[in-house]
Amino acid sequence: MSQAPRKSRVFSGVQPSGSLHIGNYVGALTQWRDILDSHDCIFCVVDLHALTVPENVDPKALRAKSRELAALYMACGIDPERATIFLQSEVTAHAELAWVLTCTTPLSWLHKMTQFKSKAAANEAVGSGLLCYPVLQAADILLYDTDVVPVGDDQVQHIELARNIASRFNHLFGETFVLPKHKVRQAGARIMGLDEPTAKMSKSASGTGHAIYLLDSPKRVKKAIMRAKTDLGCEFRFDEASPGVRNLITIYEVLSGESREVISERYEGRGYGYLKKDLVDVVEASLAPIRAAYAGYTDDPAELDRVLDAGADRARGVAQSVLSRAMRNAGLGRR
Ligand code: ATP
Ligand code: LTN
Repeated sequence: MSQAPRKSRVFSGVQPSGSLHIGNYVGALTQWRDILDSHDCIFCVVDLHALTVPENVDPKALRAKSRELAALYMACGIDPERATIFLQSEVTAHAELAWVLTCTTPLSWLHKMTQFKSKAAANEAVGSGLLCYPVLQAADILLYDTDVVPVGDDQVQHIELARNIASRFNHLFGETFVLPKHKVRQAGARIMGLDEPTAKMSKSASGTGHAIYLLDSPKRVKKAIMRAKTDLGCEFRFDEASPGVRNLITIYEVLSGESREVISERYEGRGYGYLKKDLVDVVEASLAPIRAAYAGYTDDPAELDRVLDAGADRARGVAQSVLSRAMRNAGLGRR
């Protein structure tokens, strides 16, 4: 009997730091949701990575954030029946492989990472975990023989590094790891801040008008959109528009499914206020079901635990076999 071909393996994750915003939703989670059936999907709450964020030195808060994020994955449509969802720290192979890869990754590769450079520059006391952050990320990905890593634009450099780390290990110790590729959306791979549309919308940025968070109230969503920075003109053609207007059209486009051309034509000759007003409705139509589903999951913590226990069990099985392969090839242990 011929076997069905193995589905392509997907792995991705988000840190339980700050609150999930529509940049994360559009750039990462909508991609995850769209490939649930076509791929073998593994999605992780990367709590070990969150320890690199200084504000997370608060055990109770970190634990609560991890649960919140797992519930949000599901509320965003990541169906645990069709994907493995788990907490990174509950599968110890991540930290174990990270050490092995730390030893084979040249320091100069890590110093080139733009995320490290910007985060190190913005913080006075930086733990060495921040420098090794992309090595742990590589371990996450390589442990599952991952083919595809769906992320936002800002993570592409880290996925390319993971690929280089895998290639180097394979070169040193023989064929061990699958070489992963990133997957980014054509539109919406980098949603910009509403208050400053030349900078990426980010969980760690402060300021009330910066982001739309998935659990924001309708009132807050409206306020953030109506206050979003645009310009003094009335240019809606995407390629000619200012960064703030392009950002609003992009959010509209990806959440409504309408093309940017149709959207631009609809508002041509009118003020930006009309676009913003309709965008409030478009965003609300996406967020209302997420809020409702999230409330359902938080009302049932036992169900969330069941999902995360089952996810960690499955993840452990896959990860352990790849970790053993890597350790054996590197000469670690007796056999
Ligand atoms: P931080 O500011 O703490 O680095 P973040 O907002 O960048 O947080 P991450 O946890 O780093 O969020 O990202 C989770 C996922 O969301 C990643 O795949 C990342 O590429 C994606 N992502 C983050 N910000 C955006 C954005 N503004 N637009 C599109 N995708 C994004
Ligand atoms: N660095 C990522 C989070 C992350 C991740 C991963 C993403 C950790 N491990 C593995 C994809 C695959 C970020 O979004 N900040």
